[in-house]
Amino acid sequence: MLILYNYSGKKILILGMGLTGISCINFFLKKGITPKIIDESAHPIYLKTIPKKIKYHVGNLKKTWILESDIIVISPGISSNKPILKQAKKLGINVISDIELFSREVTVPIIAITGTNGKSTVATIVKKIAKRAGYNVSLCGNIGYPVLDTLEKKFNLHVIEISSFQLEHTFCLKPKIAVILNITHDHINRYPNGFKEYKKIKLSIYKQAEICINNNFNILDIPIKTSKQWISFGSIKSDYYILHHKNNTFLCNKGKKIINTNQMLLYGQHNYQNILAVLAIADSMTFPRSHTMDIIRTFSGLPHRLQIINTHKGICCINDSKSTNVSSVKAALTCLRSKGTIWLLLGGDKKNANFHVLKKYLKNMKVRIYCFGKDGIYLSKIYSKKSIYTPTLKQAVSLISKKVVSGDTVLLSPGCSSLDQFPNFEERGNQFIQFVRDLI
Ligand code: UMA
Ligand code: ADP
Repeated sequence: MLILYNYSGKKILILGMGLTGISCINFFLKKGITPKIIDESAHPIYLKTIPKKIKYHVGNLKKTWILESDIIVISPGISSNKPILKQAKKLGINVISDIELFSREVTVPIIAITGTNGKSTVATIVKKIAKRAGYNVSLCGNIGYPVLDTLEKKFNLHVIEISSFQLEHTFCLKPKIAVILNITHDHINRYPNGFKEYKKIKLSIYKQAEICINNNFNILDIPIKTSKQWISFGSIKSDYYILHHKNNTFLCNKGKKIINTNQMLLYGQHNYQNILAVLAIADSMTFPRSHTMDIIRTFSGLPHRLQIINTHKGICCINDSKSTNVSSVKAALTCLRSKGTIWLLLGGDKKNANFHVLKKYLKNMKVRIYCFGKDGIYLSKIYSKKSIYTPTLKQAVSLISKKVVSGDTVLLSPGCSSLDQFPNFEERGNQFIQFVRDLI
């Protein structure tokens, strides 16, 4: 049953003037309600796009506006652990996400996808299959398109990529299918209670879902087992699993081989796991298998995810700029088949992560590590025998260009957020591509 929420007469405050904040302004204006908005930056980039009648405040979290609000819509990049926001919550002020606003209004089915890694890849493939199967489908959420912007369009299915930040203040989400691809360490700087808290937030996606898809490798203790339908992927005991047989790798479902991975363009064990999740979703939606297989065979990956950009003079250069945590670096190192040296570029803001777990992977590899950015010095000490620190990515590529030879691989898989030196991961990846073209 859909509860109708009435916001008229309520004091609405939006925090954050990014993509989310702007979509929230438009949502409320269409309802005839004029919210206020705050951004902590003195010069938020979208300030000029705010409609004239909206009252705004920039530079800090204005206490009086916060404490007089009935509802605060918080952007995912803002932590609600800030003292003034904790105070607001204690006073009973409703602090919610844009996904919560969306969930209260939406009437068409949702496929909700979260996980530490693989969200964008899986969500994109599922969207393509749904489209091929005849759905008018939206792909939105953390992937870069705010969910509220899809509400008024005539979609009959939503594929939503959801981050832990977005799940934090979401209560009414009732997906037809909820998927957790994996849960490994990330964003630990955001959660005072560490991994346990991060994991609990991720698991909340299952609460009101009809069908829950889980990774048997990663999530061993699902606390919210109910009468709903559970489908697993990952380990050999799962519904969807990987089978290695005579130098071939197959993706299987309940005793049947579905595809030999040599028929796919995506590569790497992590991507095979992603495709298992795709199959579980597509079959749950009863998409025709032929459509599913067409897309799985031909999808070659998103830019900035293990994107091969150059194989000039026998040197392979790979842009994996979207790798922003230790697990994605591991995934990249595990799937490389380089005969020569791997020149690994690590760097940026490590978000309090512990990179020492990488040491055992690096130990047996022919690898040279170039570390840059805010946490470059820390990173260069993890395996100091094989590492060099340079302040910037460009300096690192320049040094590598003088040493790299045929058969080698240059891999940007930074394992860190880009925001210390770049506006986003796309810009970091694009600059890397340019440096490679100019220097290597
Ligand atoms: N701001 C503050 N105080 C803070 C932090 C930010 O006032 O403490 C302000 C900034 O000055 C800025 C605004 O908030 O003006 C930005 O808000 P935001 O960081 O929430 O970013 P949006 O532009 O609204 O984009 C968000 C997601 N960003 C984050 O979660 C950090 C986007 O995911 C998402 O695509 C978009 O909503 C649409 O749903 C990006 C991301 O990096 C890609 N996600 C993280 C990830 O994938 O690891 C979780
Ligand atoms: P997300 O949207 O969750 O950040 P992406 O599909 O954009 O996921 O991939 C982000 C990074 O994680 C890339 O470096 C990619 O190679 C890596 N990756 C993708 N899927 C997985 C997985 N299942 N396990 C580990 N790493 C993965």
